[in-house]
Formats: sequence, C-alpha cells, structure tokens
Amino acid sequence: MPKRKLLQIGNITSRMSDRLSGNFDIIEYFKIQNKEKMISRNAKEIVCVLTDGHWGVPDNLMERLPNLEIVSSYGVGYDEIDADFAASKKILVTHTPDVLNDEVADTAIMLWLAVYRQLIPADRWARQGNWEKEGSFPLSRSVQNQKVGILGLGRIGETIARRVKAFEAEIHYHSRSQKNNNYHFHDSPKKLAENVDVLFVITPGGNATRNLVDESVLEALGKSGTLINVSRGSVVDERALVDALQKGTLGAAGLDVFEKEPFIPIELKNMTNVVLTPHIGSATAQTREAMGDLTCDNLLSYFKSGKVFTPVPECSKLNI
Ligand code: NAP
Ligand code: 8YV
Repeated sequence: MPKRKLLQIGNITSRMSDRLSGNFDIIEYFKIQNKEKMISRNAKEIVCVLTDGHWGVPDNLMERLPNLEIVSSYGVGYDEIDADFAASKKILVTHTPDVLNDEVADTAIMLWLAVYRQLIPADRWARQGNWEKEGSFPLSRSVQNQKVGILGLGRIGETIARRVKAFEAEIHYHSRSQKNNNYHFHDSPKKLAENVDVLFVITPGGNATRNLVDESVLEALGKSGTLINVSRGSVVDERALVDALQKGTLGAAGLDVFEKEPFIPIELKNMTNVVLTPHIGSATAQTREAMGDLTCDNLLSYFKSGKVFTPVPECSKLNI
C-alpha cells in the first residue's frame, strides 16, 4: 500500500521523523520553494498535517486540502490553528497537553527567582570583577511569603501553584471558572493583580485572551509588582508593558513569550529589571521527546484505530 501523504509544517526531531517515515510520505512545507505548485499537485492526497504551536496551520490551507483528516500539533497551545473550522469540516486536531506541565511550570519559577534574586545582574557582577573592585552585590528580594497570582489555573497553572506552595506563598487566581480549592479566587484579572506581589500569566493565547493583561492590570500590579508571562505574547499588551516598566508603574518582568516572536522590543532588551527567555518553556530534551512521542502517537493511532489520545476540546466529539 502506498504511504499516506503527510504535510510537515515546522521542524520535527529526528526521533519523530524516524517514527513517522515508515508510515508516511513526508512533504516538508518550508523546504518547498513553490508552495502553490506543491499544494495543487498534492492537495487531494494530503490526509494529515503535522505542525507546532508556533506555526499552526496557515490561513486557508485546511480549506485547500479536501481530504485532510487530522492535524497533529507538537505543543499544547493551538491558538494558531482554527480548531472550530477544523471541527466543522470533521478534521480532528490533536495537541500535547500534560506532558509539558512540569517543564513550563519550572520555567515560570526560574523566571520568578531570576527576577527577584537578580540572577542576571549578579552573574554579571561576579564575571566582570565588580565583587573584587566594589564589594558585595546589592541585596535582592526574597521569594518567601509572597502573595502569588495565577492568571489561568489550568493544567500548567495548577502545577505552578503546587510549586509556589514550597515558598510559603498565599495563592490567588483568576480563571473563567472558580475551582474547588483553598486558593483565593478573583473575578477579574485586575482584581487579581491588585491583590498580589507577582502575577504568573498562563492562559491560552488567541482572540479570547488578547490583551487580557492591559494597562489597568499592570497598573494594579503596581510599582513593586512583577509580571511573569509564559503563556503567549498576545495575552499581554506589550506596548503597555514597555510603558509601565519605563515609567516605573510596574516593578519588573520575566518573559518567555512575545507578541511578534522571534522579535523582542529593544526597550525590553535594554532593561535590567527584566529577564528574557526565547520561548523555552517546554524546551528540554526530555520534555520535547515526550511531546514528540505524543504527537506521533496521535497520528499513528488515528490511522490504526480512528481514535487519538489527546484531541483539542473543539474536536473531542469527532474522537469516537
Ligand atoms: P489549560 O489547562 O487549558 O488552562 C488554561 C487556563 O486558562 C484555564 O484555567 C482556563 O480557565 C484559563 N482561561 C482560558 N481562557 C480564559 C479567559 N478568557 N480568561 C481567563 N482565564 C482563561 O491550558 P494549559 O495546558 O495549562 O496551557 C496554557 C497555555 O500555556 C497554552 O495554551 C499555551 O499557550 C501556553 N504554553 C506556553 C508554553 C511555553 O513554552 N511558554 C508551553 C506550553 C504552553 P478555566 O479553568 O476556567 O477553563
Ligand atoms: C512549544 C508551547 O514551544 O506547547 C506550547 O503551547 O508554546 C511550546 O511547548 C510550541 O508548541 C512550539 O513547538
């Protein structure tokens, strides 16, 4: 039997391509010069798309592939994939929830510690010989006994909450729904920000959460407040964030995600009260292997049994 045609958008690991190449004829979207020609030649035969949270599925591509059955995405966030449209066309979209919770929560905690304890300036002080020339590094801020806010108490938000308990934190949150736990619920991001010292942002991206953290939320967090964003750049109004940090109406920030990745505003790059990482929330060899395995398992299982392990909620009714 000829192999099924799989359109691969974005990079995959060699382990993933080893697992898939026996079953699929892989077309690498970004390696094709003339994409139009490739699509018109292969449109009817492409039955699956493999992508990631960054690239998603380009506009109109799903409409142009009449026999597309499944989109398997390497990542949990799928704001770059129109899952409602896919569901309406009976295209099953899958993602990789849970296997990355610990890694992303660790990244969030790493950013928080780095901001509060001044890791980057302290490292510079040590390397540049200031310790010998000028003496001790200035005192920093303790992460113990803080009021910690979590915007988006989902899988990763809960994992962050479990970690901050170890720092004797008082935990506050805002989500669409109130949970049955001992944490303090607030019915808006602004009220949450008013009540905490540090705000972790970990909602999905997309239109529903665009600029959920706006000027008023940043102002409510205040001049001694810290924002940690490991969700999507779109969730925070980046212009308002730069302004608040420049004016000092917000104290500090730790950022893993940005509005127009891979571009980071120069103002943020020049601030010493900001720690920046290039969207590495899940980026360890171990976690990427688990994500890659789940991405492949979803595809292989679909063509074996018609069912997948982790459909996105919009497509769960198709997984029967
Ligand atoms: P999840 O389990 O679906 O949790 C999302 C949380 O956000 C839920 O608590 C949800 O509320 C809340 N939420 C959704 N829309 C909201 C809105 N409009 N207003 C307020 N709260 C809202 O998702 P997850 O697995 O934790 O992942 C969260 C996101 O993290 C992903 O979608 C992705 O964008 C991002 N992420 C980033 C990285 C990275 O590398 N930096 C890695 C992985 C994931 P309810 O609980 O009430 O439903
Ligand atoms: C990945 C992510 O970097 O899972 C997500 O939502 O943001 C990250 O784990 C992204 O999917 C690109 O591969």
